[in-house]
Amino acid sequence: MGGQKRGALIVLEGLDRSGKSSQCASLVSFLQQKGLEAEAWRFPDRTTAVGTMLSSYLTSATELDDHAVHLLFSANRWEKRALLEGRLKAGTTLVVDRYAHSGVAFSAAKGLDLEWCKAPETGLPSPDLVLYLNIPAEVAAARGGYGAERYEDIGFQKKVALQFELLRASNWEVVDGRLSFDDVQEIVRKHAVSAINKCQGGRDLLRLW
Ligand code: Z5A
Ligand code: MG
Repeated sequence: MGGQKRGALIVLEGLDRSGKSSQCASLVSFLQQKGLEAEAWRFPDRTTAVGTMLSSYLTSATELDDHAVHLLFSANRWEKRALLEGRLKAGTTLVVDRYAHSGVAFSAAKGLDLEWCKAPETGLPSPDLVLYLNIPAEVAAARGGYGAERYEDIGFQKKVALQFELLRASNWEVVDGRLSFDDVQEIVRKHAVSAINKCQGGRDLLRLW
């Protein structure tokens, strides 16, 4: 068992408009106010060379084969892997807005084979906690703000939700995303603190899947 105190890898997942980005920001502030080392991360990371290609694809400026896009999203995580592990080992908790689960769910929803989709993510650091903000696609869409980006469509979001269900594992906490922001926030904080305590207690960093 690794005895060194490390940060926790906490991932927020869910459909579009489920509240991931706002809850990530709120959680990082909360942890920092408690005096904990915490950083906000997100995937896709659009700042890298691969991320630039993904951003262009998402805004529909570029057409790419579905398999190629899938591998680019995965490569975008692998190119950040060493930095991510370094931050965790240095004791910083990372609150990550989308991760490999979005990668698999979105590609599988297009019809790609689930196991094929999981393969390139194999070996990435496994989240200590996945907070899945569970919300019907119709409720999320009613929040407004669906822009012109690819995938911002209720029918497609429903398919994504079905794929997310297939990925649920023991490190997941499913949170009712229809609750008020404050109620979701309270649940998110409770699970996050518990995960951080386990990591500080020496929990090993595992690998996907
Ligand atoms: N994608 C992929 O295909 N493969 C991959 O490997 C990865 C991603 C990593 C871009 O992602 C696309 O890339 C995404 C999946 C795909 N496409 N889709 N769909 P993105 O993360 O850049 O997407 P985004 O547009 O930044 O975030 P989002 O998912 O659309 O929204 P969110 O972060 O979940 O929600 P939010 O911005 O926090 O909140 C949305 C609104 O709801 C906002 O007005 C809030 O004030 C409001 N809100 C939040 N919480 C509540 C509650 N509790 N009640 C009422 N209203 C609320
Ligand atoms: Mg977001």
